[in-house]
Amino acid sequence: MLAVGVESPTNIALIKYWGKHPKYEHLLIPTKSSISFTIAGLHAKTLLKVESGKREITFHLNGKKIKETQSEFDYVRDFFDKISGTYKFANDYRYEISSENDFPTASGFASSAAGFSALALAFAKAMAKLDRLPELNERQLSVLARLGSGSAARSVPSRGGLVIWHRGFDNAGSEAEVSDLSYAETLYEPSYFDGLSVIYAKVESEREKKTKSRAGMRESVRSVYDYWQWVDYEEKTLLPAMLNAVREKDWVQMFKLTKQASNNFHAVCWRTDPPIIYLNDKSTEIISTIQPLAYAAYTFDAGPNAVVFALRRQAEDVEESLKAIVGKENTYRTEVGGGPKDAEL
Ligand code: 2P0
Repeated sequence: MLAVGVESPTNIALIKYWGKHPKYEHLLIPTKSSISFTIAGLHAKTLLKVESGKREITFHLNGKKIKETQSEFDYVRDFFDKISGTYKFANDYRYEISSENDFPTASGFASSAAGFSALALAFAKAMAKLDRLPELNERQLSVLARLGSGSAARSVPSRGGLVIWHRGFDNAGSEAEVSDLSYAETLYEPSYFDGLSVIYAKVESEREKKTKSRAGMRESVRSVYDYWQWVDYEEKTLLPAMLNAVREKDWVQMFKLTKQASNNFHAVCWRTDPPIIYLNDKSTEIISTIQPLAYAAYTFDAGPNAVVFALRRQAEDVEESLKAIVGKENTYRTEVGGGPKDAEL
């Protein structure tokens, strides 16, 4: 039996991924490109054991065995189904996967991005050791992780920092070309963002039930009447404006656009039929508090927890105002971080 370990960071999008191109849904090709920060201190650590034999998967997440009937298991099975399209030999092994989220409980973060990037990297590493695969380059690894969960593609680049995931279908012909062109890469390393802090504010209660991203985004593509207008606006206007702001280190502008992109995304969720409402009263209180601040931005994913960016010199004040809303125990301050690495077994 061969065992490999990988530790992979999570990421938070400034410009969101929300929807797969209907023609390439099976390949997890996004309708638009997205941009994210890799986050320091929040990782998934995945241990993968591989043994020859007819394909069989066992999966432990945070110490608990995941049953074959659970949705988390479906995602893992689906990943192996997809990669065996390209790498047939993937069916010739038994896999034991144990993944631990190394997230402070205060973060409220549950990330398929960190988990699937770690699993994809571990798979590639194991198969290279078994001489079934050459060493894949970063771009190929990002494509591989994308097949597990779209946002996982953004956690793969080894330099972390600010990452762009290209949607890939603009100049491509065949399906294989589209897949190869839809990968993520680092644009700026973490040190470029020295003056910035990242603060999590957890507002989610454990009982809250939410629409899963995969199902939610499918409903949005299907039912939001101006979905493709939003996609076009973000791809052609907001994303280039964001990259321009980052290039010029114009953090005020970057914060402004980040807030706008988060609001646009949640407006799309709201206008889905039936509506998908991820934000709660505390989330909207955070929006009202941070919105007027030029030196800070909030962003919300498929849940009510906030991720807030702030200039480091104002970060303490911003964190205090978040504590007043979510409680002292429910914030966690960190920064833009680096990429994945090998983990101790
Ligand atoms: C993002 N999210 O850009 C957006 C914003 C959630 C809100 O990527 O179906 O778990 O596995 O590709 O990657 C969450 O979607 O969905 C996500 P699949 P994924 O971070």
